[in-house]
Amino acid sequence: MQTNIYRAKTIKEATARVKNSLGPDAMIISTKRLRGKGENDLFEISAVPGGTETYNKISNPFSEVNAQLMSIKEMMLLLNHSDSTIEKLMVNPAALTLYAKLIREGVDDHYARNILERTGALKEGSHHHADNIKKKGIKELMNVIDVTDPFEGKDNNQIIAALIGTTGVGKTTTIAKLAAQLMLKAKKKVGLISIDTYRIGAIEQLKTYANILGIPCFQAFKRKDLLFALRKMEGRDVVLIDTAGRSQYDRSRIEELKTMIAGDLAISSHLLLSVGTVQSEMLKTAISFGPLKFQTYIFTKIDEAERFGSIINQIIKLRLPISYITTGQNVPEDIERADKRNILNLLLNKN
Ligand SMILES: Nc1nc2c(ncn2[C@@H]2O[C@H](COP(=O)(O)OP(=O)(O)OP(=O)(O)O)[C@@H](O)[C@H]2O)c(=O)[nH]1
Ligand SMILES: [Mg+2]
Repeated sequence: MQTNIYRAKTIKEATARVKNSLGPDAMIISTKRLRGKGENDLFEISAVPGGTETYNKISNPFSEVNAQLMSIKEMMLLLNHSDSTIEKLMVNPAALTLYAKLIREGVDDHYARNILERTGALKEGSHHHADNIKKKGIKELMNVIDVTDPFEGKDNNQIIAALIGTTGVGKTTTIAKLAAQLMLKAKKKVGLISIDTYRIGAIEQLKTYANILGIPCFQAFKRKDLLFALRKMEGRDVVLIDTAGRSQYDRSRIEELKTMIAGDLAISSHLLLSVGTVQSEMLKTAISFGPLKFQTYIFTKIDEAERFGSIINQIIKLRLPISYITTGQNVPEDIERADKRNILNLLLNKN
């Protein structure tokens, strides 16, 4: 298969040339920056037409992060973000691929560039250290991803944890999954409490799970009910508190929940966020639940999401660790303790 070579004064022009000649589905094989005198550098793109199997056989300069070529369409998308970044990255396919991946996943452009900057990929002569840059990029991402397990107590103190979040995000299901895992794997004694000041029937779902697991389950409408339930559960290693879904716009209900669980009770809270949620909504949710001083994120519905950049954006914006991720509707299987490598894999290694 013949590779076509296009050169132009800017990367935008070179990309446009490929598009005019081979169409938007053309695949980029390699990019180069040819040094000229003064400002006269040339940008070179080697490309093949899109739509046939042949590309797989062509040796792929982007394979360093993942065996996937970039199409002209994708390149144009990246150029909309920042052509100066792309020009700097041209000489360094590993860095360009990493940048492309992060943008594709929906990582904010600002954060993606920041990560690359810290690897040194945007500096002159960075292509001499291409391998290093990929490694550094991964290291920077690993540094951003913070994980913790709230149920891994060093001492034998009781752990009380409330799951909070918007309606339908997966609180009750996640409690059932957690309860089962803690019982079966960690051999903990678990108890459940449902705090729902509004819906009478809200407890039924939780009770069903509690019955299956053979563990106690109380409902609390008022703070005194909660105190009563907690007293009843004094001998339990872990008490999980289910809360009613609150709209992120309903500040009064969030305040109400705060008066219920905040204060002298040693209850930690954990915010559930569905990974597929639009970024701006995710941030709004985290901010409106802020008064509850949650300590970790639990990202739910990983199985339904196609892009995972929102996880990175969220943990950079509001620096908090991730404790768990949930990966489906099956109780109790579809839950995992947050793991840096797994999260990085979601982000970087898929086709
Ligand atoms: N695909 C998928 N579905 C999930 C996941 N977690 C929960 N669900 C589903 O999401 C729906 C809502 O789950 P619940 O646990 O009832 O959500 P909730 O936050 O307790 O909802 P409210 O109590 O009404 O606020 C159910 O159909 C769950 O099966 C997940 O990780 N993946
Ligand atoms: Mg619920």
